[in-house]
Amino acid sequence: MITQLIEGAIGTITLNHEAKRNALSEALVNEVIAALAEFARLEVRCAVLRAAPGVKVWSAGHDVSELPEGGQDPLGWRDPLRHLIRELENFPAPIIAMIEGSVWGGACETVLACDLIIATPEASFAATPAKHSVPYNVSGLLTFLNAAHIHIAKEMLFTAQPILAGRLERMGIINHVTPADDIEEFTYATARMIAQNAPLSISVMKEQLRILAGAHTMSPQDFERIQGLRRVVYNSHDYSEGIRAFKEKRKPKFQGY
Ligand code: LCV
Repeated sequence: MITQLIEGAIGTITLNHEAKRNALSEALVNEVIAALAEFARLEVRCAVLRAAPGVKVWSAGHDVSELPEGGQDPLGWRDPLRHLIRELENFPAPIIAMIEGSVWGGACETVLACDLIIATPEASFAATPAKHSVPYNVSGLLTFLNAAHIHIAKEMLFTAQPILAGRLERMGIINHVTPADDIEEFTYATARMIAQNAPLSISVMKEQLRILAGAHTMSPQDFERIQGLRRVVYNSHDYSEGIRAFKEKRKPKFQGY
């Protein structure tokens, strides 16, 4: 489902499950995590996370067919997407997300959790919890909030509409928008710049920034309130309808309960 390659001190992971539009299934996520572990063991100094050249869909996001029902939190600690986000954030070297094609749902957060984002002008990003009646989780929303102004995070999350890379670049959410013909050379030139610098310093700064970005106080009462509110959503008719509609390839009819 993926291919991996190390050239010099730069590791590349290519999402390669076109049949399911690189959906972040548990199996695909586990392959990415295993590749990251190998890169860390071999002291890769910069990693590139990409899809196959010229894809229409970079990743279709969380594998909807794996979303749990029956009152289980769809984005709990052990969820594959949550595991992937933590592994990207804890990887000891910078990860550049190189984006061609459309990015959906949890794959949006995956890209935002990388350290740099380089995209083609045609690339688009759609945050989709509201399209599936999924109650996104606290740390996941923080990923959006750390990357985008709250009004933009809300627009992405509430409209669930794709936003083009150029607009996100103008708001500083994407580092560079580069034509498809140049994106590989541009991305690897950036990776080489990083790889020639001091890896210890970069690794520690990445970890410091992770800790600082996540440093938010929340009272136990507030956390319990949030979890209770989220439970209402993933126990709702609308949550089941969202999954059913996806499987039946039709638009969901949300009733608000
Ligand atoms: C499983 C899939 C998927 C998929 N899962 O190709 O962020 S949250 O909270 O929403 C979180 C829960 C999340 O990330 O949810 C997923 C959000 N993703 C989406 O809403 C995008 C869903 N996919 C699509 O809208 C289309 O597949 C796109 C536009 C990505 C590509 O359309 P295209 O016509 O090129 P198909 O729809 O025909 O999909 C090809 C195969 O991939 C499966 C889909 O079920 C189909 O499988 P079959 O050939 O077995 O029918 N697939 C696509 N996305 N997220 N499976």
